[in-house]
Amino acid sequence: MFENLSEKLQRIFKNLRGEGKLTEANMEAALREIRVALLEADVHFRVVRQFIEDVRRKAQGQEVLTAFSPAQQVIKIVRDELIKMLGSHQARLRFSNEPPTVMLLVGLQGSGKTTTTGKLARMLSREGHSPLMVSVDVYRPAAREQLSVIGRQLGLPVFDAAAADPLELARAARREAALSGRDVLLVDTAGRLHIDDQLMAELEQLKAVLAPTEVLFVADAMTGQDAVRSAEEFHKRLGITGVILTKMDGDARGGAALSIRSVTGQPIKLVGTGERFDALEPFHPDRIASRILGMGDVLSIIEKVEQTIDQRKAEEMQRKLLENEFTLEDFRDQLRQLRKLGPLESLLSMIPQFGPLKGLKNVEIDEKEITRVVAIIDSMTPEERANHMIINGSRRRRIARGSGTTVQEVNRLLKEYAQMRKMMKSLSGGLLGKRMGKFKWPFPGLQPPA
Ligand SMILES: Nc1nc2c(ncn2[C@@H]2O[C@H](COP(=O)(O)OP(=O)(O)OP(=O)(O)O)[C@@H](O)[C@H]2O)c(=O)[nH]1
Ligand SMILES: [Mg+2]
Repeated sequence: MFENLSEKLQRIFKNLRGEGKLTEANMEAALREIRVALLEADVHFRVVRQFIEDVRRKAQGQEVLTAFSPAQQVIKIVRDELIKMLGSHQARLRFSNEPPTVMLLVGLQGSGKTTTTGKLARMLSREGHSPLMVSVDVYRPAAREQLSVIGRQLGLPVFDAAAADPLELARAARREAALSGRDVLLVDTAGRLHIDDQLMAELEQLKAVLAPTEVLFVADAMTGQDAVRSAEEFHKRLGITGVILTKMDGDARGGAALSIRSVTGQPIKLVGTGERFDALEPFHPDRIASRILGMGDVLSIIEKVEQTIDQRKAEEMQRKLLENEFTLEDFRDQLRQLRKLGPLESLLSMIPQFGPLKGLKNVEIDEKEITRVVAIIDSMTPEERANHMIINGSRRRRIARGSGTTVQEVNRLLKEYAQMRKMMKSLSGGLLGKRMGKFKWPFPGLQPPA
């Protein structure tokens, strides 16, 4: 999959490499070719149109990074937009706070629902869950038996009862899951050749009865735009929460994978890459984009340049910290960066220089806390962000109201921020300050802790 598209894009970029600089003319020519390549890869025309528009706008609006050649600039933009089109980041399955979490697998006939139910049960059980499977396909005689066989092969339980009604079966299965302490119930549903009212009505009822946390649309990647169209219709009727794209191991042109997110607004959560039960993988937009562009060398150059830009920013921040110019606005930027990077704790624990700073080991980044702090800072005026000293009582009340927090929380943030500045000031004069002058901070975009 993606080979053809990948080849074509690489040819387009290769032609651009000969160009000395990026002009409107050669950019337009490249865009035309990219458009054709995407359409030939069976990407939905609306998605292609949006994509080309976005790339053009970015190419025009961007400050020219002198570190990049014209071809590299375009590749960078195309890569960023591809990732956006694929959903930006990995979308994970969600679980209910009140087990059992119910996941409903829906889709057209032969798309891979039953196989995927087995694969998913296996994946979840390896992650420490205890899934129960049930087939509510009462129409095809062998359908429930097919799932039972899969359950036996995997050594995982499948619920069955002599009921002839899908809703009754589903209810009984959920009761059984609750009674036997199973935390996830996977419901394999009947497929139809075409979307019809009867099927949809049944799925709607199942959804109403089970209140599933996930309604996963199982789509066959080999069917291209048909998969996209049916995903769209299922979503309209049923409100799907994600897509599992099967048969990604086939030689489809990839259009479905590239369009489904944009058309339905729902993320691809998993992909099936073979008939075996271990052939189910999380969907990583960035990796897929890199694979499509297939230019390991160019992409790594781009990443390095991006890192040095971040590095420069990081050095600027470090200087500000040491010279006590670190404003609330800088603080907010740093928090946003942090969120991108993940657990601070593990990063810091790798740096011996920070051993002496006591209590650091317990620094834990709490998503919600960051969100709250960012919201508080967002509610300040630019003047307040630049100079925290002017934030008096009435301003604090206004900020709390604006950010949906309390005055206490605003006070706490300001206190912490002031302490951090004070600490940095004393450090900059002391031993650590001298040491830090020489010490090169190894994580671009992330600040040494205060
Ligand atoms: N190569 C490949 N084959 C797959 C994949 N997923 C499912 N299949 C095959 O697709 C065929 C149909 O799979 P099922 O799981 O029975 O499909 P279904 O959606 O349950 O079908 P109905 O219940 O009839 O609607 C089987 O032969 C599977 O082995 C995949 O990711 N890759
Ligand atoms: Mg089936």
